[in-house]
Amino acid sequence: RPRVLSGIQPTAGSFHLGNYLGAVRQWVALQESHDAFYMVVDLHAITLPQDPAELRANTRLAAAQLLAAGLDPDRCTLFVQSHVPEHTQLAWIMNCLTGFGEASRMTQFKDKSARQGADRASVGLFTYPILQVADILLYQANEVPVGEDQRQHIELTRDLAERFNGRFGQTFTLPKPYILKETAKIYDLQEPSIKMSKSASTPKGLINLLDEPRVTAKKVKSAVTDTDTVIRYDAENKPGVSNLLTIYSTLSGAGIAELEQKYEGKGYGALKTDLAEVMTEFVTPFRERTQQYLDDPETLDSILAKGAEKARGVAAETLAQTYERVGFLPAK
Ligand code: AQP
Repeated sequence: RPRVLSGIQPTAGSFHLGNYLGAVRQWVALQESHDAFYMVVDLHAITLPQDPAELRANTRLAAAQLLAAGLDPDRCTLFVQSHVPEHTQLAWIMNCLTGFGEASRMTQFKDKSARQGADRASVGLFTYPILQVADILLYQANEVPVGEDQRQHIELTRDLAERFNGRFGQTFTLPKPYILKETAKIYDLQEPSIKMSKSASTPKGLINLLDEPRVTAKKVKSAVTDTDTVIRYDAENKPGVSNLLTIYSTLSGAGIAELEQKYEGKGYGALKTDLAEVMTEFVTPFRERTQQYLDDPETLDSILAKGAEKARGVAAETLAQTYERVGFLPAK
């Protein structure tokens, strides 16, 4: 079976709808057909300041949400990044292979450091994509299911894998991004020109999956649309309506054309009322399942411990081979 690997940050507490539709939903599907490794990336989280107690709680919360979304520990390997020390070990080697200019071109760093004030951004935030390179290469992943915003980091991963292989001999698999066109980028409900994001969205434009369902329904009903009245998918001219149709279609399983037909002659109000209901039907059991996992931290921790053990088996093998290729003297 081909292998997939992906990760999600534990920083925001609740996952948002962009995380789910852009990435986590695909993780659930891919565990059926692939050898799947998924992790909560706490090492990435500390590239921005974190409160220690909150980070710990949010790491469990992220794992609980992944299980609630449908990850099955019998079908995939679910673990916490800091439980597998090989990630930081390989990241150092990859740091030494990356050009300073090359790392400077990463747009996510440019955006995030601009938001923080360039002088205050940490070196960790700068090398964030290189840790991601190590995450992926350690598992020899063939595909990486992510949202569109991560495409550049997967390209960097391919470049560095090729560079290493060229210099030291064939070692790493070149991964491909796995990005579904329809849900590659979910947009902010208030500002449909920007992606839904925990740090760039206003609270009204961001759907947190763990919010009270009535809060979510309210956000859907106040989503920005346009002055036209026709319900039609047209991302360029009708970004707000198109975003709602994408969300509706993915959560309900109805095709976009089917929805356009269903709402022919009807107003935006009808579309929003129905979508609010679809969303409520999705988030209500999701919240309940998440709570069930949180109520049993021992089971949760033991799932993560088993996952880490399995992940380490693969990661240690790749790292040992990498150390040997680089020329490190083996410890006797
Ligand atoms: N709006 C989105 N549409 C589609 N996919 C998205 N992803 C994030 N936003 C969207 C995908 O979610 C996965 C996890 O991303 P992350 O760990 O970076 O999570 P995050 O930090 O919570 O994501 P945000 O909101 O984008 O945070 P910022 O911008 O503050 O860092 C990834 O596969 C990502 O592509």
